[in-house]
Amino acid sequence: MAFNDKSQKEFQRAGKSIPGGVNSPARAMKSVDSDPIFMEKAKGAKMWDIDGNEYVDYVGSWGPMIVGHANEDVLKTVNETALNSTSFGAPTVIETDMAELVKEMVPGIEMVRMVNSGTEATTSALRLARGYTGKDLIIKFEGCYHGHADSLLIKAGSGAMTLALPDSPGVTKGTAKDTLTAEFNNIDSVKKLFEEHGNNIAAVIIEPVPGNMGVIEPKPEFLKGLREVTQQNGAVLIFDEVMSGFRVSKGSAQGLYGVTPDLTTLGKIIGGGLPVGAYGGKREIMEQLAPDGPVYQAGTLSGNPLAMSAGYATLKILNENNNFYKELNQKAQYLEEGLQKNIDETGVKASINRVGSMITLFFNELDNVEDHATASKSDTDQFRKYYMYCLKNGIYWAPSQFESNFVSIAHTKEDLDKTIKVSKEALKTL
Ligand code: KE4
Repeated sequence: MAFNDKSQKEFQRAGKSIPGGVNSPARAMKSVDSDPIFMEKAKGAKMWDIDGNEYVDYVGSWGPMIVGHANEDVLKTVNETALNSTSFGAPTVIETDMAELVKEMVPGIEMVRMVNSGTEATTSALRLARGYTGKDLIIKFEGCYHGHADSLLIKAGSGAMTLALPDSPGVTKGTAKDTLTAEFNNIDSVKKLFEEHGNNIAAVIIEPVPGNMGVIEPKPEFLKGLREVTQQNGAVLIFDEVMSGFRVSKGSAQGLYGVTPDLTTLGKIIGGGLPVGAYGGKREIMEQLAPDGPVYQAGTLSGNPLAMSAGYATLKILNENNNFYKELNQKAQYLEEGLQKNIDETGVKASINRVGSMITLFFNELDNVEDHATASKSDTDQFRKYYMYCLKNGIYWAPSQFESNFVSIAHTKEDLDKTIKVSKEALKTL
């Protein structure tokens, strides 16, 4: 009897009707040679699968669950909202409440438009930047992932990197030629592109704290350098904060590092686990959007009352509890120190990158994983063995070396101590 018998059976069934048996490749667990685990319920930092196994959860739905699963305030507001119907296709007051709260919390946002996913947010932000500047080219960074829009599936991270599909078939040469790529933490690689194409670069899009090649910390001055070179060349600086937004600080990465982009994309946490995305920024740029401006973007369920109420309830917890991030980051630091002690005591070649409550343990000979090139040198076979030991012993990390894990406010000391203990046992099996 395998620990995941029922999941295996459900995976077989799913595979007959859903491509790869999953609705998103990132959860397929292919890179760890496992069938995906089918989850049944979750509460706080705990999750239970359909075989009844309990896990300490560090995926948190890939970021949204910063206040923990099934948070009372979030569930209460969603249940109450649903009683009045789930969608109207007309404006609602909660959308304005949400827009005002996002503006209050995110330094660079003067106006914001809601959409239904991070992909939709980045796609829309790029179209807006191109429409506003009248230029065609964009710069992205190798290993950064911004969703699956054609122009962004170029040297992409996350599942594309995990499955070695960074440049997907189906993206035309015509599209790909307008996407230039630079190296994260290497401002000279960006300046070189501006020297070659300066007047035709509409935007630079970046994860200010990448999570999609594993967590990478921006070097001091790198983000500031990006702000300067885009300002000098009339290019729109887009911070893709779908993952880092409201995660690494109350003011997101732009608040943490004091660098204000022209546009910001958001997702995950602002939906509290329901489908959501958003993009916002300088008023003069956002006013180019239909219906007032010429740049078109629309969405049937954009600003959906359920997603808005779940997201608003989540953001209020983050915004109104002055100790939230201090407490959250203390938990993450406690975990990091425990995992680091394991590495020191077992002598396994590994290093940890952490920014706030985003954390990745890299199986890497290098002491410092600081970009795509160094992250790519990680030993994914060691990761696989480590991952499967932890999974079978109740720790649910992100199923890829090239992803971020997330600590939530709901993780208890007991959860963290169990994680550190199991992680050490796993390292000892390598
Ligand atoms: P979605 O379209 O998946 O909502 O968001 C795309 C996206 C955009 N920008 C960043 C920085 C992101 O991290 C993401 C999505 N993140 C992945 C996990 N690394 C989602 C998991 C999945 O694809 O299933």
